[in-house]
Amino acid sequence: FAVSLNPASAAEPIPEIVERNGRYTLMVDNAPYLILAAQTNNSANYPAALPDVWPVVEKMQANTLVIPVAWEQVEPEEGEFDFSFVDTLIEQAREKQVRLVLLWFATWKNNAPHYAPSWVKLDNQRFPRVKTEDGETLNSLSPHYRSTLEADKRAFVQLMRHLKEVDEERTVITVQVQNEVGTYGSARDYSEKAEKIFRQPVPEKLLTDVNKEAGSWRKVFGEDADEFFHAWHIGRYVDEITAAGKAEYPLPMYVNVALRNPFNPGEPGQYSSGGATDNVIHIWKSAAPHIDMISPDIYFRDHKTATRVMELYAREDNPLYIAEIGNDQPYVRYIFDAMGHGALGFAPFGMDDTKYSNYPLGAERMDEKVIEPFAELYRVFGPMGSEWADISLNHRTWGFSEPVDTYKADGELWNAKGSDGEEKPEKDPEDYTQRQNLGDWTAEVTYGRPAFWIDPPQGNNPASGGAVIAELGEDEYLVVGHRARVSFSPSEELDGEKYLFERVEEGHFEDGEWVFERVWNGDQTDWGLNFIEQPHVLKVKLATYKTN
Ligand code: N0T
Repeated sequence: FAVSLNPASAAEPIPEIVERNGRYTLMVDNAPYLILAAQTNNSANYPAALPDVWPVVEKMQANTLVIPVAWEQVEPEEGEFDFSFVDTLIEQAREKQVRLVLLWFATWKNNAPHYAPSWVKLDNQRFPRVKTEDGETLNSLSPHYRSTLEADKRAFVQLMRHLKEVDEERTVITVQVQNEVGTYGSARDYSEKAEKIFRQPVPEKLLTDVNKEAGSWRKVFGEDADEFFHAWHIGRYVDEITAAGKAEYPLPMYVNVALRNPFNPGEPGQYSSGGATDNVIHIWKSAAPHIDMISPDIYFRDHKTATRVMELYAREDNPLYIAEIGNDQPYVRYIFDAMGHGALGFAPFGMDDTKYSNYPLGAERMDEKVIEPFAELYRVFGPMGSEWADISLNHRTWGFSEPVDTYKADGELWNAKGSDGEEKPEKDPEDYTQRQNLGDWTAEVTYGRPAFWIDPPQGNNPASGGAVIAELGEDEYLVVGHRARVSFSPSEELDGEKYLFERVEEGHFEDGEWVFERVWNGDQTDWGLNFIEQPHVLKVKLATYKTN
């Protein structure tokens, strides 16, 4: 009859990723959790920066803050640990009722050991760097030294032990291990030590996992041997640190990836070699079984490349989580594709008011114009985050975003290439039309057309539309859309049948239940479901009817 407040049982369950038939969700406090995050700029990991962080998190309506914790700040002197920043951060996050994803910046922060303490990054004897084929020393630590691994691991273990002690509330829900690992400027380490290891046979485990016959790296993997070797060894290194951290406190852990362009990859070393780029995901899966997800950092602005990346990283053996995405307007709509792939979350990068901008990756300047487009969608997905995460664990989902990029109006950017061809003299409505077979029904999504009547789609300017559809049951779908028209017609199975919307409800979710607000009918449904300025959540029931 009375609720017991026994502190021993007050701890919430530890967050975990659960899988069902190749679909995933993150469980936080026993409920599915959708990460709608803001990620800070890099150097926001000090108490003095936090006052510039929270206002943006709040304006953006983010439920999660993604922020670094640096090795250099927690172990400035070897063996002496200081978690005061982590404590301050957790305390403030609780006040703001925001969850945290911590980024462990250590051996690798984009190739370099810049975030390692001085006693590490200045001691090349004890913590050797990668050597190129020409014997040049790069500013990227080699994965082949126990000394480096043990030092990083010890600090990470302390961090996880500390979190376990101070965070029974589970304010921290996930940890990223390292940041965009890999090496620029060489496919792998060619030092004497590395050469020795390279000449040994490929490890059994890898052979079994990728189904290859025994042999040397060169013999088994040919041209790819150098890169695969580096990926394997970085993967093993990160996995050992991850496993040790999880042994203290088993939060979900992931790595993020400095992507290679899937259509025009270039050579390893031109992109971050050894990181889990799309060509080595299988090597990483074998090398790092304690890593729960391999997560892309999307800085390709164009639709074709951004959506291709999601296809490559949303796998049955890998939940999609958008670890970073540029914060400029063109990227916003890709949240719909992420949701369609059942993503665990979405974390636009550079969302703070420290007056920094990583343009041309993200927006030129941080202001309300950058925040509001994300906030607009977070306001819709936020209140239904748990319900959506549950739906997407259990049901098929499809995401759509406006396919024709409009950035060219502002001149071309180096990271905006990859779209097909030149601009056409006349707009082809087909370019602004996406069709998806959902089973009995086919969905059609079009962009930039008047809400009333049949005028062909012309695209929005700027491209900003999107929609996500979840199959709730037979002939029943949940649709969230923005600046798009969504229509349904019978697929082959129902071909030729007369059909209509039996009922379209606008509503929202509360405590897991659908709350009906009103029926959409007449102009609101006669030409399809027209999502205009404001995103809406609709529950759609389709039906066929017989005429005799
Ligand atoms: C990201 C961020 C931060 C399409 C860049 C992206 C973050 C790191 N690196 O602001 O440094 O910590 O993960 C590298 C993108 C390379 C160019 C991609 C072209």
